[in-house]
Amino acid sequence: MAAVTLNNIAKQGKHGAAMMPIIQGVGRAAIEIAAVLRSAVFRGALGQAGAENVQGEQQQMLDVLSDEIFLDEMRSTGFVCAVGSEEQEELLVIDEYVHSDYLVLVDPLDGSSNLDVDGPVGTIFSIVKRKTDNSICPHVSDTLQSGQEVIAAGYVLYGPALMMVCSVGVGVDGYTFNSSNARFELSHPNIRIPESGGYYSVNESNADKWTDNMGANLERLKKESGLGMRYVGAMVADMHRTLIKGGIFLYPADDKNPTGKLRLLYEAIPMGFIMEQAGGKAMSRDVAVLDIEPESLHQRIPVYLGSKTKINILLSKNAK
Ligand code: P6P
Repeated sequence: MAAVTLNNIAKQGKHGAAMMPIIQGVGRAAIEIAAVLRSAVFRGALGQAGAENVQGEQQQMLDVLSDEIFLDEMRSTGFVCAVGSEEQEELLVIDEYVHSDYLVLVDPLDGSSNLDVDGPVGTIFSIVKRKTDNSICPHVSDTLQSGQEVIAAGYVLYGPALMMVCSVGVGVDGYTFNSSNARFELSHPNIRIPESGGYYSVNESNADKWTDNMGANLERLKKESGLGMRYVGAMVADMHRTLIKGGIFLYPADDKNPTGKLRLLYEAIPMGFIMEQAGGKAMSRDVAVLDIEPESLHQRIPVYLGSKTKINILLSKNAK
């Protein structure tokens, strides 16, 4: 039987046809970025770029390179008018296609601190339709749309296999890159998060600084669920394991990061979209991630993602 490729997306729901060329562009960028990652050490491309990004974090050389590759592939789709990237302070307008309909939000190389220990990293993206008229230049306000407005979202996982997990609003599919014919093929159709089993996944070294009673809440979850623990330190890897095995991934607010560490527009919303499409739940304190109205491009929020039962245990009010 012929393999199912990313072309499959064109047949999915109301938006599949319009989203397919953009998601194919993400696939091309993923293949290029994966090749760069595999050979980085031989080109001295590991390590810091010597600059800080808008987050005040040390930019890795590969962050910068991945951002450039991603932008080029979004330009080559011909359907993207602008990109909001973790690596760029301002919205990047694509001049050749300034009148196109869609904007893409992206964390081009998430978890890049794992690179020098050859750990898994990822790319996270979401796609929204512009609110401004196509006759004018897109504006950063076009990116400030809640997760309810997201048309498609997903992530690429650079692991032992190169995977793309994405949704256009009618469920979640996983594709794996098949190097024998150089394309992504459907390998995990209709991913649903298991309601039982899995792991809790959080950087517990911050537990004594957590706010919102999250220390007591997590202790109750651990006691009531008996979950094991896994933490990779790259959101895409921790999210993907949670999606496949079940459990919960969280990054609570703490005294150091009073609004949380993860970014709303290109980490929490795309991952929340995928999690809900897979039958799970995505919360930030007592609000659904997808209901939060963004106020700025690089805004951060606390994030709790996982199976409904585990999230409900975590957030039930009686933690002492
Ligand atoms: P910590 C990577 O820097 C990242 O943005 C996410 O990919 C990951 O979930 C989180 O930060 C890890 O943060 O504080 O545990 O190293």
